[in-house]
Amino acid sequence: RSMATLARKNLTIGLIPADGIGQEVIPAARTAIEAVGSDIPSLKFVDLVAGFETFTRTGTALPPETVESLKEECDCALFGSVSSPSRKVVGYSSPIVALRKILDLYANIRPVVSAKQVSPVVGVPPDVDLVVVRENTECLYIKQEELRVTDHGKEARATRLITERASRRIGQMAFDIALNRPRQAMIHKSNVLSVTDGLFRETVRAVPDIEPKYQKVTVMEQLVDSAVYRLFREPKVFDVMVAPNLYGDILSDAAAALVGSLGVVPSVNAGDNFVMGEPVHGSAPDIVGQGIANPVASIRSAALMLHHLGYIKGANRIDTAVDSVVREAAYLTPDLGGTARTEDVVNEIVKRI
Ligand code: GGG
Repeated sequence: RSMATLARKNLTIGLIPADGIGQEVIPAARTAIEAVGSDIPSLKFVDLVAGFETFTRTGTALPPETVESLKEECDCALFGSVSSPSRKVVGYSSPIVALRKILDLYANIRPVVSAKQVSPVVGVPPDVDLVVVRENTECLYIKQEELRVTDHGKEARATRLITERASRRIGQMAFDIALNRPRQAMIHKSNVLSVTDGLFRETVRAVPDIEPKYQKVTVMEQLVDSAVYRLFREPKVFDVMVAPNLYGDILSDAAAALVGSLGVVPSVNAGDNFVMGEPVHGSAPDIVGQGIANPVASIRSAALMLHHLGYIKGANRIDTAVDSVVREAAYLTPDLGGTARTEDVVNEIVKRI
């Protein structure tokens, strides 16, 4: 299901730094891609805007020009991070959630891999290597919420959508990834949510009946709460974890704790015709503008995106350089216990590319 067969001669990449440290780490990812430019003929970048800051300036968080450019001009994109407010802001809607929908990027693929020398959570062996495959278009993220005032006070409700179509295609994506790895775990809570999670569970479980090539994958199931527990206690039992949208988001942040920092965990939002790299971390308002944001997650997201598109050599060159910088630990940003600045890490990675 990767787009490797679509690798083209010309590659146009949309850059959407969006909010907060996205403005610092997406340029870092661009620098890393430029460093492997000889592996990617006719490389072009298009600067695009979106985010809460864009909303406060222009009244829209996702300008139509950005969407049009992504659809008409770009082969792929890199998205930074967004500072969506925790309160309701009239007229605002998360641009990343919208982009995933508009571009039908139905899978969020998040590899979480230890850099061995980085101190893990106490007591957990530093050799985590798993992939969270998060459904990206539905669940509670359809954002159908309502607030009513009743005789007993306010009452808020949200609709949670799980469809057979979305569950099947995320299941297929996860099984595809699991073909090269020993196990796949389905994460759900169907003992409580027997209708919604029940549908997710039965649909994903049935995927190998439709496509027999997946029958060689060992399938396990785990309720989401015990999955988090086991993730911390014995992360090595997990390999590919496929989950509905919200569980997948939470699981991947939790897994990031096992590998030192959210600052090193990449992702791609993948559909059948477009792919968008995106660091798992958010906009980090506490460190914005200080020049100490960890660029590794974004640079790895760029490599993951290139890999997905079939630019394997360029992707591997970036990954190898990042791995050696992180492993040697001489240039680490403060989230990993170091004192390096973003530009120091980028320079070191580029030197090794
Ligand atoms: N790069 C991940 C990121 O920006 N996370 C923040 C986030 O997703 N916020 C919620 C939203 O805007 O939907």
